[in-house]
Amino acid sequence: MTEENKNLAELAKEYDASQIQVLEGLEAVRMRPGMYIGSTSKEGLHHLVWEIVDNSIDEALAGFATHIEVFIEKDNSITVVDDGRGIPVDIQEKTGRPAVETVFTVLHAGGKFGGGGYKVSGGLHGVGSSVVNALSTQLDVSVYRDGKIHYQEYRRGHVVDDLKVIGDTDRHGTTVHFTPDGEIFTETTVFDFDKLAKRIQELAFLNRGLRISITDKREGIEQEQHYHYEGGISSYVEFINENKDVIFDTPIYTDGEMDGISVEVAMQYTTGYHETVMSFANNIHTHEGGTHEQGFRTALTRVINDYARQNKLLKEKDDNLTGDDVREGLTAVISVKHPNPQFEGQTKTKLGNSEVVKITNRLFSDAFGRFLLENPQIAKKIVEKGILASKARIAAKRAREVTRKKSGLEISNLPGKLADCSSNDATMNELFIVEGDSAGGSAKSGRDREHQAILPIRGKILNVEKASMDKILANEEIRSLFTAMGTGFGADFDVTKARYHKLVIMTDADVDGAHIRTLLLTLIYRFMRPVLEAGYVYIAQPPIYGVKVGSEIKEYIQPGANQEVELQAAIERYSNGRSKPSVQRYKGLGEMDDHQLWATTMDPENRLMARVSVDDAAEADKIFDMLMGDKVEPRREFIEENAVYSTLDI
Ligand code: TTJ
Repeated sequence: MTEENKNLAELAKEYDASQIQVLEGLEAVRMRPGMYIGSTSKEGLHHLVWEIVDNSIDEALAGFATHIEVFIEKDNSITVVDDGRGIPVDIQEKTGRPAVETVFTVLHAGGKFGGGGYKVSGGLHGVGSSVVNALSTQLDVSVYRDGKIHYQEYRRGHVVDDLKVIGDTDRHGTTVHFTPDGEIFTETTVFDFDKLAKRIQELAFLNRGLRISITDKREGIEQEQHYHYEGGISSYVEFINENKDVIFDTPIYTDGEMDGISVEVAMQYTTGYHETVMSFANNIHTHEGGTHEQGFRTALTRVINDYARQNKLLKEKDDNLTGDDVREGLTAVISVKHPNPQFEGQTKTKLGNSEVVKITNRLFSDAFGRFLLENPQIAKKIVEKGILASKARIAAKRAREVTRKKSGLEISNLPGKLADCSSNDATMNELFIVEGDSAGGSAKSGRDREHQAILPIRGKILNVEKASMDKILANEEIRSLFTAMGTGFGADFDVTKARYHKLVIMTDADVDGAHIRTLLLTLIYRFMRPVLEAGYVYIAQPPIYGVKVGSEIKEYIQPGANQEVELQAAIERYSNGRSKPSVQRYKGLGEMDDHQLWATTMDPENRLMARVSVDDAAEADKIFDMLMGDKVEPRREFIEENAVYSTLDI
């Protein structure tokens, strides 16, 4: 039967049936939110914002929106505003409902309204706005289109009333406002400005020319940030290298398109040794790399070797430079946009589309090859840097072959200071790196001996930024960490050999403690990256205050934004007419005895630990560059900006 032949009763029945499906669809989202947004934790809460913002980004990429604004409202609800064409409001033949209503009430109804152009965003979960609607106590949408303002509101996914015209307008665009449901987001419904701002800045880098802002209207913490980069990912590379010395001023930038797949690469070499290659597919950070990175790496190595041979910078007898050689000191951002991206890997952040290898390789090779020909001075610097890296690599390899047997990093040489645990089950075992011998002592007697090992370290560990490999390997604190972990070093590194699946950094809550933590994170970021990627690295969170009645500690206060409020509340709880509790401020771990250290910081039942992500460590690495690098100015600025905080701890 064709549409025309159906009678009204049949159509009405079909409509009812489809409405029931709609509600069942959104009910399913509320029953299993994690399936749609990953989790209902803080992470999932913030995911709602990206699910909405992605739609506006698509409209910007299609060439229609130029401004996107995100607001955290006073009541922790979110508003997203764009100046695109506005979600279509016309009645769709298939459903008999306005298109915009379908967008918010039907699962998986994306933004494809025949308008050509493909959806670039939302590849990771990409489940659409109806999921945000289902998980919000209230959501409203205003569409500015054809001279009218169209408005509709929903509660927990249910339509409140039909789409209505509520006024005239001479602008165009879409505004969505929503309040996440506390019944779903039980961990928190409070948005984190810095977290939103960081990703919004990244979106601005990744989408050249886009103007995007974030405004926090919450009382007492009002602030706003506006982002706009005409340089796109070139600006991103400059931002990453901000505090580093570079071997040429302007990043090399290429873009191109092939078979509907667009590829952009920006890159610049620092004078350092560290490699930072970040890749994105449809604006999603592909932490695990994939075919776009593979195409880029292959092309980079081949083009540099070809150029070096043709210009006799490499002699016939010389070996080719390796990939590691040509990436020493490299900062690069690769961004591809694909109509049908395949995400693979453990965290679904690895691009899998095989055709992308060839396309990235071809587009980047052509452009980079041309760049080298046109800029012989820069080309020479790049090749010379690679040759230097290769010489260092060959020398280090020789040295390693001689000393391999005696490198001392074998497990048979477990460091004397290590108090190991008795269990052999690495998945259950934890290594605590503890600052100072006295805290180390308390940790040793307070711990769970079966599963917790303690490695005390003393003072500041080596600055790995400046030191050569052999000096790093000669440093006792570093050696004992690598030996204890059992993962080997450098080319021999093997994360599957890790003797502990939790590596916990436990330092004092003061400036020195923060410094040691930064040093350790930098060391781990640069030389134990797979351990970070596996999610094994944690930071212990010892309490900052103890509230005491007589000699008994009644309550501990953890550090955090609310620490002072919580302290006052605790003082009141233990005050009576005659007396107030006393407050102990813990400056160092050493002030706690073994029982206290166990109860507050080490006991898996009660402790708070922060897992360190690769991004957190990269941040530490960036700060570290600033504090330890050659440039004085940014260091002074940082110290001045942070002086208020650091003096608190002195
Ligand atoms: C799709 O093609 C026809 C013209 O309108 C296009 C569209 O849907 N544009 C659009 C959607 N711009 N902005 C949105 C949008 C913005 C927000 C804040 C939230 C949602 C779900 C969509």
